[in-house]
Amino acid sequence: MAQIPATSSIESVSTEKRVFAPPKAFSKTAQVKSLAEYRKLYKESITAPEKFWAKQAKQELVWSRPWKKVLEWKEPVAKWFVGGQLNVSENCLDRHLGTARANKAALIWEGEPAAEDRPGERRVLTYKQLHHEVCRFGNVLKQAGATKGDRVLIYLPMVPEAAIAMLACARIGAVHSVVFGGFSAQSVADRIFDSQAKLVITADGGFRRGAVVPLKQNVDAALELKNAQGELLTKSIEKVVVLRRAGNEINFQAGRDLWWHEEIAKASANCPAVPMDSEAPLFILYTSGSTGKPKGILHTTGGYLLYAKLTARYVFDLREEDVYWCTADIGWVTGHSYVVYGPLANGATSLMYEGAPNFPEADRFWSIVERYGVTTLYTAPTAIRAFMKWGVEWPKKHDLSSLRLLGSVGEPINPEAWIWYYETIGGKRCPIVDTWWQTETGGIMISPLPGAIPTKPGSASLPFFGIVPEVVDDAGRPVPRNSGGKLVVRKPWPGMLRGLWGDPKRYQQVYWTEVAGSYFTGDGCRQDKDGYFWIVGRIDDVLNVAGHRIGTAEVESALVSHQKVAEAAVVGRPDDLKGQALVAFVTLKSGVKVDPGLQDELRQHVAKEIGPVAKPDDIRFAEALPKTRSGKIMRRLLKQIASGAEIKGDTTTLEDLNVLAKLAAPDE
Ligand code: 7RM
Repeated sequence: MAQIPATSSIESVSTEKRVFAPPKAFSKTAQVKSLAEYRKLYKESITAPEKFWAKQAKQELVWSRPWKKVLEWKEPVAKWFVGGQLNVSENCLDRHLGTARANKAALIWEGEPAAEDRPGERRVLTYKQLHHEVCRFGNVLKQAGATKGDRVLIYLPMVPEAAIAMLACARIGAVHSVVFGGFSAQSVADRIFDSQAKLVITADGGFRRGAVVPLKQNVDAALELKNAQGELLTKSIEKVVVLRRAGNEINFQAGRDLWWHEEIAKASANCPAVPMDSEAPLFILYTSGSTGKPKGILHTTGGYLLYAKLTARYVFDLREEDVYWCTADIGWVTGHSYVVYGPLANGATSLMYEGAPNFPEADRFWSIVERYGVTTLYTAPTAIRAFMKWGVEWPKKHDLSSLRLLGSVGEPINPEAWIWYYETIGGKRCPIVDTWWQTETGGIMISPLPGAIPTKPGSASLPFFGIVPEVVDDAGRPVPRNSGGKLVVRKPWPGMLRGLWGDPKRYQQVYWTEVAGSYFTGDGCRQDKDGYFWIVGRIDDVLNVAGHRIGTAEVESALVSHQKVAEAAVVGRPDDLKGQALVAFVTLKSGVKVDPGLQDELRQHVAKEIGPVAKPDDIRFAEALPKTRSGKIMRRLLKQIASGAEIKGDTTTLEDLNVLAKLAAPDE
């Protein structure tokens, strides 16, 4: 485990002193109106958690059968609302139909232009329409052989059908596993193998900056992939449902492949929501860890939905008339909890955008904000830093006065970016919610409640109701204020992961052994004198590149799977735009020469193995990697080298890192 810095690079004393009081006009109508009110509610939520959560679950969700027990906690396994039954799609759709929300926009969708000179497509689905589509697609899934408990892999672009597919799975009790469209065929195959999915839902292609991402072609390739013993990884797959999106030519395998539009045309719109056990799996979402293959994070039904709904309402101060836009892709947890489940459970209008922030031009986000009157924008620091770089002329072209709240997620936001977001986008009028959470936590854990909690640029501030985070030392003892430590969570909460798919041992080992009796987040943190949490970033071997979680071990094994590579070590270095960049140190097999094309060849290889998001930014070739006497790669040294001097243009020479290693730490 790496050393934890006592103070984070993301704050300095002068910025910490800057405290932004909640704007008075905002507090007047906010869900929680003052710091005192927050403190009172928070205290209630942690002194009698079961009472608190029972009250919320009763108020917020429609149950087909009441629960017998609020919480059953046998570390590390939590069961919430034991014995209760409900359906997530019913809670997101049906329950709004008898109300004034029936004809309200549930999803507003803006597509990516197919080319620079063509407008993106636009669609609006009301709650009634979305319900209709979800029911029909639920029947398509059943027709294709999926039933309660079966796993369904979703590999789609950011189109309404992605949300429809997720909700249809939930409706019939199937377990979805969404794979980000930027992941490779190999990643798709690995996830199919791990989850033993029966169906794949994909599209011919998706648009990205005027190009077509060949999703179906990747699925075809995935379905051919074999393990080392020569066995197909994807034997469990029975059918592939294909959405017509990009219109590109695809290979269609009769008998296995089904067209979405053909099947749905035949499907009835009568699809009863199946009452599910509160602890029935809702979805599996794969995320990088510090070792080996991605972990299948498991979320279940009742607790997850309650937590997603409640956090969405309080953190974004959701109001009936809001146009709420979370820019995350549905392939990440943020897309699950805050594009689909949280907003829809609240009856909100959720805007979905398919494409890039700078296509056709760098004002794409701001033109969308203006056109739809977006009130709430939730995006990532890496995007904000890119906007800063592109210049104020782009947002200045548009009327952003509809905005009333701004959110940030995915990585620490540096105070400069925070202030720019606040002033240039929010017009100094909109509170900023810097939300800390993880795939594992299901929903937001530490964040200001707008209107109630004063904000400090760079701090996620204070915990949500029912959450007991703490900063501890290696022995698990709380550290004094203003010293660095590990961030843990002391008590179970409804949105927490229920395990790693098929691997209870690894679940226990990764999250519950580092600090006895607590959930270990993998993040370093510091609490200031006011109790505000300042997240430093990962302290394990997981990197955060442009808000994407990438395990160094995964990239290393992708590199080593290339025929020319002997050994690889991947570390992060600070990057102005992406937060962190990936630097790979590679040794080559004997006889292999470094040629000018090799760097690119290896980068492409990683893209093929994992996906373009994992491509190393720099690859440096070395004679040997610096190692300790026990044979461990000296990552600390490599990190220093990686973030030190600029990489010279000439990468065709080999570095002798062993010499450096001896200089740096002769006795390590
Ligand atoms: C939602 C999400 C989780 C990791 C987490 C942190 C980092 C996320 C913040 C943050 C500082 C934030 N899920 N992280 N949000 N760090 N401030 N507001 O991102 O599973 O993909 O990543 O992201 O390191 O452990 S995730």
